[in-house]
Amino acid sequence: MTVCRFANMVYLQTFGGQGPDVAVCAPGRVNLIGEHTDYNQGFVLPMALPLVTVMVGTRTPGQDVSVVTGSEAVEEPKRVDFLLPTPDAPLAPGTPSWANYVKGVIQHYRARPLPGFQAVIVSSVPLGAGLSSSASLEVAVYTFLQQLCPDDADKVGKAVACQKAEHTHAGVPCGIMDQFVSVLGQESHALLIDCRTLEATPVPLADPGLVVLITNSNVRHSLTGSEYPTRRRQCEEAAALLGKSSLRDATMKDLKDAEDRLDAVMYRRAHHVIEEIQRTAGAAEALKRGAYQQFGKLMVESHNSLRDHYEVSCAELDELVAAALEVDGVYGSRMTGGGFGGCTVTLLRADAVGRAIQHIKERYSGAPSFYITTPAQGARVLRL
Ligand code: GAF
Repeated sequence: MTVCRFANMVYLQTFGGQGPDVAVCAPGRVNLIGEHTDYNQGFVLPMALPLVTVMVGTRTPGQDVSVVTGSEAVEEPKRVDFLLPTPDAPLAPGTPSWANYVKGVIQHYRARPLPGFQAVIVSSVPLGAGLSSSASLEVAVYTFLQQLCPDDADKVGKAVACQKAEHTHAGVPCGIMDQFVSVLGQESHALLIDCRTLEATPVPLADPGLVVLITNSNVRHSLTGSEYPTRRRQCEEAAALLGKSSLRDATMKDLKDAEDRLDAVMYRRAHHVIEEIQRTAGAAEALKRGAYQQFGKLMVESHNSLRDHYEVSCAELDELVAAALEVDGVYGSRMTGGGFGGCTVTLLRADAVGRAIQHIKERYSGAPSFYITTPAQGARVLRL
């Protein structure tokens, strides 16, 4: 059953009536290269995935909002009821935690008056696997609200509003990559996003001889929540000590010249970011030329730097990358997303996919799952 049909079914079971009259979806993403560079105003190169969060629903009279998640993985209550915000009573985060993404987006949505609504949310993006289940939820909610009460924000403004919702209502000081590509993703293309200017250059990625393979380690370490804001702060402090507004403006020479003013940890963090921004620009060029060997080499450098300098990898991700790199036909492999578990992304020849999956299964000490993916379109309205 498609995600949308499942959402419809849950809607009918929960709310009955004629069924929903609005249906939208927004994709998760995989980042090919450019990790922890977005909040340093650098480059990232993600693509939107065919995995999506779907939201279906209907306007209701009054100010009530009722939302149900159809996700099996959610252990908290699956239904939430609240009132639309007013200037005197903004929507604050609370429980269940999944509903904070919904509340955050409603709170930051500018067009008014919003009608009440009842809706169901279902996702094929695995939760907490580093494939942007949160951003796809935020962008799906925003796209849903646009159908109820159209706004005049452009697509970048929409991504920025969803990022803000994550900051204020989920407490994660994320960069713009995930929401950006969930809104602006293009079929058959990765997006080179300049996170300073918020301009994106589509890079074709539709060679039938090439495959993007995602491997889910199916582990998530508890460090994720606390370490991300720490990394972000370390980068900001390093930039300030280098006299730069962000690490985007720093070179390795600047960093080496300032070595005695930065502690060793801060030095390593800045080292990763400065080189990763360069690597990402180089990787986008390599992809445009079809220079897959070069692209793969940069992916491996990126992984090693995330492991050694940024310290956001973990034993399971390192194992998966090492196993993938043993397979003939694999160009490169690296962890993807925030780190401390989640997924790796591997670029390989199409004829090597079966072998690669088999080999990774044999070598990995855990139970991996795999997605063979192609770049998909960003958020969109679905026909019911
Ligand atoms: C998470 C964040 F949400 C992104 O903004 C980005 O920083 C990423 O980690 C690391 O590259 O997905």
